[in-house]
Amino acid sequence: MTETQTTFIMVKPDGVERDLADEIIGRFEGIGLRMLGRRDLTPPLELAQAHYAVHKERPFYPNLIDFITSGPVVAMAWQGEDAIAASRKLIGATNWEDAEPGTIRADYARSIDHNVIHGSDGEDTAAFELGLWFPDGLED
Ligand code: IDP
Ligand code: MG
Repeated sequence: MTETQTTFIMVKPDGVERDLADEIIGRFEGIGLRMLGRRDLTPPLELAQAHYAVHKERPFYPNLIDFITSGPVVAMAWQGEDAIAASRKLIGATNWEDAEPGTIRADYARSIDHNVIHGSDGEDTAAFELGLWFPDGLED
């Protein structure tokens, strides 16, 4: 059974800096998902902290917050059949060295911390992240 889902995707500052956003958007279109919303912004500190609150006790958290607030990101909502798992598959493993060939991280990331893109990891996370980044809601 497939289910229509909406997931939160973000091209991180390294991806934007390297001008990868359009190419990445093409990959999501290529697997049949539809963009419901897009915001280009440099994440404010409080937003970054809320987004990554689950990692706040991890040793890499301070660097992660510095990185994600270091420049513009492209924050997006994408909808489609099994959008959450389909997106995670397209993105690849957190560590680019473990990412399947052809995934976004395998193709573009060369460090575990600067890994180009974020995607929600489950339904609860997606709902939380979409509410955080799109507080005014989304078109449907
Ligand atoms: P994910 O982005 O694949 O969901 P998470 O485990 O949720 O991975 O970690 C969030 C982000 O934190 C990663 O995308 C990466 O930027 C950073 N990160 C995760 N693990 C490490 C690490 O071991 N060292 C440095 N940065 C890390
Ligand atoms: Mg995660």
